[in-house]
Amino acid sequence: MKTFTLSFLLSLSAAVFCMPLSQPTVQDEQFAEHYLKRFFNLTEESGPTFRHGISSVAKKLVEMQKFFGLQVTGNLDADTLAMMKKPRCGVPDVEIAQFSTFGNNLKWGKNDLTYRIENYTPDMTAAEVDDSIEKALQVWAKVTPLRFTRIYSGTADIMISFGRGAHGDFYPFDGPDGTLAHAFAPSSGIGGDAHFDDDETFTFRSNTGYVLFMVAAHEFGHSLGLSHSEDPGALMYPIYSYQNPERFILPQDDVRGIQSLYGVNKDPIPPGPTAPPTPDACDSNLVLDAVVTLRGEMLFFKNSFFWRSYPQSNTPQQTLIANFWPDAPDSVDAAYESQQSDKVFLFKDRRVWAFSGYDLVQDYPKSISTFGLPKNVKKVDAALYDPETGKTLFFVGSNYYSYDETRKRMDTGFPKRVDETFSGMTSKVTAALEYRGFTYLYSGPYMYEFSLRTGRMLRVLSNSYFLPCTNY
Ligand SMILES: [Ca+2]
Ligand SMILES: [Ca+2]
Ligand SMILES: [Ca+2]
Ligand SMILES: [Zn+2]
Ligand SMILES: [Zn+2]
Repeated sequence: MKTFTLSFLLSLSAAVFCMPLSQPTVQDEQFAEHYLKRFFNLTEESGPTFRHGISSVAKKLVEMQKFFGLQVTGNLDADTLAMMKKPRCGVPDVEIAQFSTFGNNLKWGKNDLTYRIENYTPDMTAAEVDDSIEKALQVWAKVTPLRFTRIYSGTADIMISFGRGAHGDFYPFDGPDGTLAHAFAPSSGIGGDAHFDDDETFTFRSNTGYVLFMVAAHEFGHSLGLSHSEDPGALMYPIYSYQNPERFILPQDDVRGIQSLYGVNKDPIPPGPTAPPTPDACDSNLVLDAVVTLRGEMLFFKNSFFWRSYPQSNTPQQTLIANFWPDAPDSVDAAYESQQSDKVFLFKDRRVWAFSGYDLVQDYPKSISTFGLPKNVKKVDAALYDPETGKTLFFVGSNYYSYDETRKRMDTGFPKRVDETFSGMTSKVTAALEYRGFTYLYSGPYMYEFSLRTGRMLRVLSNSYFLPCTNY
């Protein structure tokens, strides 16, 4: 029964940021084994974990690391463990082979479906729950011929309920965090049903607690026959992320998925905004918003995403900014890392955010005036920090400013023209990076390498020099 494989859980815990985990604890290993059993079909009878050769645990770790675009090590490293501890959906990320006879096209044989809200959570008003559920179903109705009718008694196709602990199926909930909800693939009976863990705090709009609309919209994707997506921008990505329900637009990956099952909406619908596609590192026209180092890694920002690249790895991991820094702006104009204070600064319009690890530094965001940038600077195009001189450069239009991190003030004699210092750099700087004694100024899809000392342009490179395209 495929339906029984589709339980859905989300778990939340503080993740360790870039902290080398010397040796995973026994609890970590047990947690990881449970996770791999739950989501990656690691089977009990897989034999001793650390026999000679590649253990089945290591194989499943590789599978999991590939799914999430992590560095593939086959080891339970800190990043892998942190990913396992993120809030997520409980539906397995891999198809369970023995159930594959049900076929991949598990879908409803009709377009008119009924739903019933059996009970309510005390976290929200009944009207808020009704509204969240209705809007979550409409996410899918908007792009398909599917129509949902609410019923108040009897058995609906999609029965919706809140419960805690053991609640009448084979997937008991687990208290606060961990499992948040689960849903079952289309079929009769429990098929299509969605259960929400009432030990969680669900919210209507706030970003504290889980937004019921977001959790429900994802769940209903399963209720309609979708499984998980590896696209970190997709609603069907297994990791929960906060989004403002007012501004939510179904990402293209999910639209393609649901339309492959049910086709397009044939009703005349007013044209609305469509979600931008998840940025693709293989796009040769890609213009990055900002590039920054972070404790030895490199981050490449584009829209609401960034890629995280490990120096020793060729597979950058793409993630939503909001999944990493829930307090950060949706997108950034510029960024730099001050190794001196071990902080990363993100710029958006006239504001700057400072992060120490995952945490927003107290009193941020602040105005960019705190760096001495004049009022007529509406945004910073690019920024970089030179650890040798302790100067941070801000690029604004065809000019740049120099800020002294030690004296905490803008250097005199600025702004200067960019091409006064960086010879030949006459086009606008869109992102900037200082790396191993070289200055990299991005302009559009190109990257110009300069010698910091002489200001001489050494090479013209493309984005892919530091951000390799990993599509096959
Ligand atoms: Ca049902
Ligand atoms: Ca839970
Ligand atoms: Ca920029
Ligand atoms: Zn899911
Ligand atoms: Zn359940």
